[in-house]
Amino acid sequence: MLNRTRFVVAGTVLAAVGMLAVPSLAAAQQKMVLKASDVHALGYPTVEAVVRMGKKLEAATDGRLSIQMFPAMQLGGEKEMIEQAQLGALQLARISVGPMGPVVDELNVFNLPFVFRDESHMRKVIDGPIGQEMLDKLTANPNSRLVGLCWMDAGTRNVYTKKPVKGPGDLKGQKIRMMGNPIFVETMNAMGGSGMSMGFSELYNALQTGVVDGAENNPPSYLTQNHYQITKYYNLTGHLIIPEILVFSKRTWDTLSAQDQALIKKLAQEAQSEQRSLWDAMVADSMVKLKAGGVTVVDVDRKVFFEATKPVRDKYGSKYAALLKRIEDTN
Ligand code: BDP
Repeated sequence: MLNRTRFVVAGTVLAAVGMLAVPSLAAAQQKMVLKASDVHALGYPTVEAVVRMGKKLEAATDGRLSIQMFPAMQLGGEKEMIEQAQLGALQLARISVGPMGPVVDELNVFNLPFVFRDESHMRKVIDGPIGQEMLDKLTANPNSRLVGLCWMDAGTRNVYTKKPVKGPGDLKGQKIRMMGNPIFVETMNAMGGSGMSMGFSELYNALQTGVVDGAENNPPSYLTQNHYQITKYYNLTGHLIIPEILVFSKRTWDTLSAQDQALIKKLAQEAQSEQRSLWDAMVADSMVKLKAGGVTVVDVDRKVFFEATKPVRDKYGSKYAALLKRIEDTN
């Protein structure tokens, strides 16, 4: 009996050793499902671009690498997504530069009000040397524990409220939700309103219950989050043009072969341009749907808001004066 037990134990050990032997180790290295996350729902341009990237990755590696998408805040807001990616619990996270600023301060230059003249200026900056440098800085920063893969578009953010806003006076006393970064709260305060930082997931309820009077975002987010059903005035303040970044967990990245890293980088580049065309189509479509849904689009004298927000640019931008000059000179 004793001998038999010994035999069985030894057999189990041998089997276990066998399982760890070369073929299965290789198998373990072979199959890898990369978890991806986005606050937006399936079909939204950023989500769709990463889903397509996953299909290409799967095809290019014969199924060895694939991407599993967790959309619509299933894994929490962007702050949580950043933390999960840093720990390696999540591999790909599509994050607005808004919440990335507190992680890598230099990225905050893209979070300054009216730092870009228009969307085409912003695109030239992220497509050019500055864009690459910023991704590299994000990757090299020991605090980030993330790899910056590519940029994505998020258009122009405009203030939406229950009353029309033509100038700073119309924002007086209005609580406007901003993304989690002190720059945005100060921007809204400088614009005449009262900025309140709050997670994206809490916003619909906050608008409904009157915890905030309004918010600000691009047309696709304003539409898909159904905020337009509560706040019917879309005021073209254009105060922020914030790009988004697709980041990869550094912890997972370091376990990948150089070839796999290069493949993911290449596919991310393709995702960047695919997202852009999906984005342009969605912005146009959203504006049509918003108007059909009863939204009034209000023209705004942006110059007044530009001047009112100068103190914010000075406060947060002065340490990056040389970079800001290069952005301004990008044509
Ligand atoms: C959307 C961005 C998303 C942000 C959201 C927000 O795509 O990344 O989380 O705004 O306002 O435009 O929080």
